[in-house]
Amino acid sequence: MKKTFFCIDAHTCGNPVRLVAGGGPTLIGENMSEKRQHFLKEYDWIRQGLMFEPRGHDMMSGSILFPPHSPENDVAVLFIETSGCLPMCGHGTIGTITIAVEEGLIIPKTSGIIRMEAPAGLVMIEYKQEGKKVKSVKLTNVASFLAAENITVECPDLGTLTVDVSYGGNFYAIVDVQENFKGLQHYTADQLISWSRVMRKRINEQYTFVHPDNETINGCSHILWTGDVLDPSSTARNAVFYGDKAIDRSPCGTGTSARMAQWYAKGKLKMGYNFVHESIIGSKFIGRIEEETTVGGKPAIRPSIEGWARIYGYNTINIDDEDDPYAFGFQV
Ligand code: PYC
Repeated sequence: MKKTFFCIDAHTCGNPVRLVAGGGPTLIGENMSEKRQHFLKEYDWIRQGLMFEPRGHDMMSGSILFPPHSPENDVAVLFIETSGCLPMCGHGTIGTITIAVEEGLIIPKTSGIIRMEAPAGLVMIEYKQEGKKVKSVKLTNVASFLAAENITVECPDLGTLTVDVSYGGNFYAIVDVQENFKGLQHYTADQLISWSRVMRKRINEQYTFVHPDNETINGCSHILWTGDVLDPSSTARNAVFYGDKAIDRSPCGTGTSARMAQWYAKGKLKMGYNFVHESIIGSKFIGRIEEETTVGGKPAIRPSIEGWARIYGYNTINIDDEDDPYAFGFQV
Protein backbone atom coordinates (compact mmCIF):
# COMPACT_ATOMS: atom_id res chain seq x y z
CA MET A 1 0.00 0.00 0.00
CA LYS A 2 1.30 3.44 -0.91
CA LYS A 3 -0.37 6.56 0.49
CA THR A 4 0.67 10.18 0.15
CA PHE A 5 -0.13 12.85 2.77
CA PHE A 6 0.14 16.56 2.08
CA CYS A 7 1.20 18.12 5.35
CA ILE A 8 1.90 21.65 6.49
CA ASP A 9 4.34 21.87 9.39
CA ALA A 10 4.27 24.61 12.01
CA HIS A 11 5.12 25.11 15.64
CA THR A 12 3.10 26.68 18.43
CA CYS A 13 5.40 28.50 20.82
CA GLY A 14 8.08 25.90 20.05
CA ASN A 15 6.02 22.68 19.93
CA PRO A 16 5.35 21.00 16.55
CA VAL A 17 2.03 20.82 14.72
CA ARG A 18 1.82 18.80 11.51
CA LEU A 19 -1.52 19.48 9.81
CA VAL A 20 -2.58 16.80 7.32
CA ALA A 21 -4.14 18.97 4.60
CA GLY A 22 -4.59 16.13 2.08
CA GLY A 23 -4.70 12.33 2.19
CA GLY A 24 -6.63 11.97 5.47
CA PRO A 25 -9.18 9.14 5.81
CA THR A 26 -12.97 9.25 5.60
CA LEU A 27 -14.25 8.48 9.10
CA ILE A 28 -17.60 7.18 10.34
CA GLY A 29 -19.34 8.88 13.27
CA GLU A 30 -21.92 11.46 14.28
CA ASN A 31 -19.33 13.63 16.03
CA MET A 32 -15.55 13.87 16.49
CA SER A 33 -15.59 11.64 19.57
CA GLU A 34 -17.07 8.79 17.51
CA LYS A 35 -14.76 9.55 14.57
CA ARG A 36 -11.78 9.41 16.97
CA GLN A 37 -12.80 5.86 17.93
CA HIS A 38 -13.13 4.86 14.25
CA PHE A 39 -9.71 6.33 13.44
CA LEU A 40 -8.04 4.50 16.36
CA LYS A 41 -9.58 1.20 15.21
CA GLU A 42 -8.92 1.40 11.46
CA TYR A 43 -6.41 4.13 10.67
CA ASP A 44 -3.95 4.34 13.53
CA TRP A 45 -1.18 3.42 11.04
CA ILE A 46 -1.54 6.96 9.61
CA ARG A 47 -0.79 8.47 13.01
CA GLN A 48 2.12 6.08 13.60
CA GLY A 49 3.61 6.73 10.15
CA LEU A 50 3.35 10.52 10.42
CA MET A 51 4.25 10.97 14.10
CA PHE A 52 6.91 8.36 14.89
CA GLU A 53 10.49 8.36 13.62
CA PRO A 54 11.76 8.49 10.90
CA ARG A 55 9.03 10.88 9.60
CA GLY A 56 8.29 12.35 13.01
CA HIS A 57 10.02 12.47 16.40
CA ASP A 58 9.30 12.19 20.13
CA MET A 59 7.49 15.55 20.35
CA MET A 60 5.62 15.25 17.03
CA SER A 61 1.97 16.18 17.15
CA GLY A 62 -0.57 17.04 14.48
CA SER A 63 -4.14 17.18 13.30
CA ILE A 64 -6.53 16.26 10.49
CA LEU A 65 -9.43 18.50 9.42
CA PHE A 66 -12.99 17.25 8.81
CA PRO A 67 -16.24 18.98 7.86
CA PRO A 68 -18.28 20.05 10.91
CA HIS A 69 -21.22 17.87 12.03
CA SER A 70 -23.41 20.81 12.92
CA PRO A 71 -24.14 23.53 10.34
CA GLU A 72 -23.38 26.39 12.74
CA ASN A 73 -19.80 25.17 13.24
CA ASP A 74 -16.84 25.84 10.92
CA VAL A 75 -14.58 22.81 11.22
CA ALA A 76 -13.99 19.53 13.06
CA VAL A 77 -10.51 18.39 14.11
CA LEU A 78 -8.86 15.09 15.01
CA PHE A 79 -5.63 15.42 17.00
CA ILE A 80 -2.87 12.91 16.32
CA GLU A 81 0.35 12.56 18.30
CA THR A 82 2.94 10.05 19.45
CA SER A 83 0.73 8.74 22.30
CA GLY A 84 -2.53 8.40 20.36
CA CYS A 85 -5.38 10.77 19.54
CA LEU A 86 -5.92 13.29 22.31
CA PRO A 87 -9.53 14.33 23.05
CA MET A 88 -8.25 17.93 22.93
CA CYS A 89 -4.93 19.67 22.31
CA GLY A 90 -4.37 23.38 22.97
CA HIS A 91 -1.06 23.95 21.20
CA GLY A 92 -2.42 21.74 18.39
CA THR A 93 -5.48 23.98 18.07
CA ILE A 94 -3.42 27.20 17.92
CA GLY A 95 -1.17 25.69 15.23
CA THR A 96 -4.02 24.10 13.28
CA ILE A 97 -6.07 27.31 13.16
CA THR A 98 -3.04 29.40 12.17
CA ILE A 99 -2.20 27.02 9.31
CA ALA A 100 -5.81 26.54 8.20
CA VAL A 101 -6.58 30.29 8.08
CA GLU A 102 -3.30 31.34 6.44
CA GLU A 103 -3.58 28.56 3.82
CA GLY A 104 -7.32 29.08 3.17
CA LEU A 105 -8.28 25.58 4.41
CA ILE A 106 -11.11 27.01 6.53
CA ILE A 107 -13.36 29.84 5.42
CA PRO A 108 -14.96 30.99 8.68
CA LYS A 109 -18.61 32.06 8.58
CA THR A 110 -17.65 35.13 10.63
CA SER A 111 -14.22 36.63 10.01
CA GLY A 112 -11.95 36.23 13.04
CA ILE A 113 -14.14 33.58 14.70
CA ILE A 114 -14.11 29.80 14.29
CA ARG A 115 -16.35 27.26 15.98
CA MET A 116 -14.26 24.08 16.17
CA GLU A 117 -15.55 20.60 17.02
CA ALA A 118 -12.95 18.56 18.92
CA PRO A 119 -13.44 15.03 20.30
CA ALA A 120 -13.70 16.58 23.80
CA GLY A 121 -16.39 19.08 22.73
CA LEU A 122 -16.94 22.46 21.11
CA VAL A 123 -14.05 24.93 21.24
CA MET A 124 -14.60 28.60 20.36
CA ILE A 125 -11.76 30.40 18.62
CA GLU A 126 -10.94 34.06 18.06
CA TYR A 127 -7.92 34.90 15.97
CA LYS A 128 -6.14 38.14 15.01
CA GLN A 129 -4.73 38.64 11.53
CA GLU A 130 -2.35 41.17 10.00
CA GLY A 131 -2.61 40.82 6.24
CA LYS A 132 -2.44 37.07 5.56
CA LYS A 133 -0.57 36.29 8.79
CA VAL A 134 -2.38 35.04 11.87
CA LYS A 135 -0.78 36.87 14.77
CA SER A 136 -2.53 35.17 17.68
CA VAL A 137 -5.18 32.55 18.39
CA LYS A 138 -7.35 32.52 21.50
CA LEU A 139 -9.33 29.34 22.17
CA THR A 140 -12.06 29.01 24.74
CA ASN A 141 -11.62 25.44 25.82
CA VAL A 142 -13.99 22.73 27.01
CA ALA A 143 -15.13 22.89 30.65
CA SER A 144 -12.20 22.10 32.94
CA PHE A 145 -12.33 20.87 36.54
CA LEU A 146 -10.27 19.59 39.46
CA ALA A 147 -10.90 15.82 39.54
CA ALA A 148 -8.93 14.70 42.62
CA GLU A 149 -6.89 16.37 45.35
CA ASN A 150 -3.89 15.15 47.35
CA ILE A 151 -3.45 11.68 45.94
CA THR A 152 -0.08 10.05 46.59
CA VAL A 153 2.21 8.28 44.16
CA GLU A 154 5.70 6.84 44.49
CA CYS A 155 8.22 8.53 42.21
CA PRO A 156 11.60 6.89 41.47
CA ASP A 157 14.49 8.79 43.18
CA LEU A 158 12.18 11.41 44.75
CA GLY A 159 9.97 9.18 46.93
CA THR A 160 6.31 9.81 47.75
CA LEU A 161 4.74 12.75 45.91
CA THR A 162 1.33 14.28 46.57
CA VAL A 163 -0.45 15.40 43.39
CA ASP A 164 -3.80 16.81 42.25
CA VAL A 165 -5.44 15.47 39.08
CA SER A 166 -7.23 18.06 36.99
CA TYR A 167 -9.03 17.94 33.63
CA GLY A 168 -8.48 20.51 30.88
CA GLY A 169 -9.37 18.40 27.82
CA ASN A 170 -7.07 15.58 29.08
CA PHE A 171 -6.43 14.47 32.68
CA TYR A 172 -3.24 15.92 34.23
CA ALA A 173 -1.42 14.94 37.41
CA ILE A 174 -0.09 18.26 38.70
CA VAL A 175 3.10 18.08 40.77
CA ASP A 176 3.38 21.22 42.89
CA VAL A 177 6.59 22.09 44.77
CA GLN A 178 6.75 20.03 48.00
CA GLU A 179 9.24 18.43 50.36
CA ASN A 180 10.29 15.74 47.85
CA PHE A 181 10.08 17.93 44.72
CA LYS A 182 11.98 21.25 44.68
CA GLY A 183 10.66 22.60 41.34
CA LEU A 184 11.29 21.67 37.70
CA GLN A 185 14.34 23.98 37.43
CA HIS A 186 16.29 21.64 39.73
CA TYR A 187 16.07 18.61 37.42
CA THR A 188 16.91 17.65 33.84
CA ALA A 189 14.25 17.07 31.18
CA ASP A 190 15.45 13.43 30.99
CA GLN A 191 14.79 12.97 34.71
CA LEU A 192 11.29 14.47 34.45
CA ILE A 193 10.53 12.20 31.47
CA SER A 194 11.68 8.96 33.08
CA TRP A 195 9.91 9.75 36.39
CA SER A 196 6.73 10.75 34.54
CA ARG A 197 6.52 7.44 32.68
CA VAL A 198 6.59 5.48 35.94
CA MET A 199 4.28 7.85 37.81
CA ARG A 200 1.65 7.85 35.06
CA LYS A 201 1.57 4.03 35.10
CA ARG A 202 1.30 3.93 38.90
CA ILE A 203 -1.42 6.60 39.04
CA ASN A 204 -3.53 4.72 36.47
CA GLU A 205 -3.03 1.43 38.33
CA GLN A 206 -4.17 2.96 41.62
CA TYR A 207 -6.87 5.46 40.58
CA THR A 208 -9.56 5.76 37.92
CA PHE A 209 -10.35 8.94 36.02
CA VAL A 210 -13.31 9.01 33.62
CA HIS A 211 -14.98 12.12 32.22
CA PRO A 212 -18.56 12.22 33.64
CA ASP A 213 -20.06 13.07 30.21
CA ASN A 214 -17.88 10.93 27.91
CA GLU A 215 -16.42 7.64 29.08
CA THR A 216 -14.05 7.45 26.08
CA ILE A 217 -12.09 10.23 27.82
CA ASN A 218 -10.37 8.39 30.61
CA GLY A 219 -7.04 7.84 32.33
CA CYS A 220 -4.40 10.28 33.52
CA SER A 221 -2.39 10.84 30.34
CA HIS A 222 -0.04 13.69 31.28
CA ILE A 223 2.17 14.78 34.18
CA LEU A 224 2.52 18.54 34.75
CA TRP A 225 5.64 19.57 36.72
CA THR A 226 5.71 23.07 38.20
CA GLY A 227 8.56 25.39 39.08
CA ASP A 228 9.94 28.93 39.23
CA VAL A 229 9.11 31.39 36.46
CA LEU A 230 11.88 32.68 34.17
CA ASP A 231 10.18 36.06 33.64
CA PRO A 232 8.98 37.70 36.88
CA SER A 233 5.92 39.08 35.05
CA SER A 234 4.60 35.52 34.39
CA THR A 235 2.17 33.83 36.77
CA ALA A 236 3.61 30.30 36.74
CA ARG A 237 5.81 27.86 34.80
CA ASN A 238 5.30 24.22 33.86
CA ALA A 239 6.79 21.30 31.98
CA VAL A 240 4.23 18.85 30.62
CA PHE A 241 5.14 15.22 29.92
CA TYR A 242 3.22 13.54 27.09
CA GLY A 243 3.61 10.50 24.85
CA ASP A 244 6.50 8.37 26.11
CA LYS A 245 9.45 10.69 25.75
CA ALA A 246 8.10 14.21 25.24
CA ILE A 247 8.13 17.43 27.22
CA ASP A 248 5.88 20.05 25.64
CA ARG A 249 7.93 23.00 24.36
CA SER A 250 4.80 25.17 24.50
CA PRO A 251 3.11 25.96 27.83
CA CYS A 252 0.52 23.25 26.92
CA GLY A 253 -3.04 24.46 26.32
CA THR A 254 -4.93 21.64 27.99
CA GLY A 255 -2.34 21.54 30.79
CA THR A 256 -2.74 25.28 31.36
CA SER A 257 -6.54 24.78 31.40
CA ALA A 258 -6.18 21.96 33.95
CA ARG A 259 -3.90 24.07 36.14
CA MET A 260 -6.26 27.05 35.99
CA ALA A 261 -9.12 24.74 37.05
CA GLN A 262 -6.96 23.52 39.96
CA TRP A 263 -6.12 27.10 41.04
CA TYR A 264 -9.77 28.12 40.68
CA ALA A 265 -10.95 25.21 42.86
CA LYS A 266 -8.38 26.21 45.52
CA GLY A 267 -9.41 29.89 45.43
CA LYS A 268 -6.06 30.99 43.88
CA LEU A 269 -7.48 32.26 40.55
CA LYS A 270 -10.60 34.29 39.85
CA MET A 271 -12.42 35.40 36.72
CA GLY A 272 -11.00 38.52 35.11
CA TYR A 273 -7.30 37.90 35.86
CA ASN A 274 -4.61 36.85 33.38
CA PHE A 275 -2.81 33.57 34.07
CA VAL A 276 0.46 33.85 32.14
CA HIS A 277 1.91 30.35 31.87
CA GLU A 278 5.53 29.68 30.84
CA SER A 279 6.84 26.53 29.20
CA ILE A 280 10.13 24.73 29.80
CA ILE A 281 11.74 26.98 27.12
CA GLY A 282 10.07 30.15 28.44
CA SER A 283 7.41 30.55 25.72
CA LYS A 284 4.08 31.85 27.06
CA PHE A 285 0.31 31.34 26.83
CA ILE A 286 -2.12 33.82 28.34
CA GLY A 287 -4.96 32.07 30.17
CA ARG A 288 -8.19 33.51 31.55
CA ILE A 289 -11.35 32.13 33.13
CA GLU A 290 -14.16 32.95 30.69
CA GLU A 291 -17.07 31.30 32.54
CA GLU A 292 -17.90 29.45 35.74
CA THR A 293 -19.86 26.25 35.16
CA THR A 294 -20.23 22.67 36.44
CA VAL A 295 -19.28 19.21 35.13
CA GLY A 296 -20.89 16.13 36.71
CA GLY A 297 -22.03 18.32 39.62
CA LYS A 298 -18.48 19.60 40.33
CA PRO A 299 -17.51 23.27 40.00
CA ALA A 300 -15.73 23.85 36.69
CA ILE A 301 -14.47 26.68 34.53
CA ARG A 302 -14.35 27.37 30.84
CA PRO A 303 -10.79 28.68 30.38
CA SER A 304 -9.33 30.53 27.41
CA ILE A 305 -5.75 30.18 26.18
CA GLU A 306 -4.04 32.63 23.84
CA GLY A 307 -0.83 31.97 21.92
CA TRP A 308 0.79 32.08 18.49
CA ALA A 309 2.13 29.71 15.86
CA ARG A 310 4.35 29.93 12.77
CA ILE A 311 4.29 27.79 9.63
CA TYR A 312 7.78 26.60 8.67
CA GLY A 313 7.34 24.06 5.90
CA TYR A 314 5.35 22.08 3.36
CA ASN A 315 5.87 18.38 3.56
CA THR A 316 4.64 15.70 1.12
CA ILE A 317 5.03 12.44 3.02
CA ASN A 318 4.77 8.94 1.55
CA ILE A 319 3.88 5.84 3.52
CA ASP A 320 4.71 2.83 1.37
CA ASP A 321 4.99 -0.47 3.21
CA GLU A 322 5.96 -2.40 0.07
CA ASP A 323 9.11 -0.34 -0.28
CA ASP A 324 9.97 0.76 3.29
CA PRO A 325 10.20 -1.52 6.37
CA TYR A 326 9.77 1.61 8.53
CA ALA A 327 6.69 2.87 6.69
CA PHE A 328 4.70 2.90 9.95
CA GLY A 329 7.54 4.30 12.01
CA PHE A 330 9.27 2.92 15.09
CA GLN A 331 9.92 3.83 18.70
CA VAL A 332 13.19 3.15 20.56
O1 PYC B 1 -1.22 21.97 24.23
O2 PYC B 1 -2.89 20.79 25.00
C1 PYC B 1 -1.73 20.89 24.59
C2 PYC B 1 -0.88 19.68 24.54
C3 PYC B 1 -1.20 18.42 24.93
C4 PYC B 1 -0.07 17.63 24.69
C5 PYC B 1 0.89 18.42 24.16
N1 PYC B 1 0.37 19.69 24.07
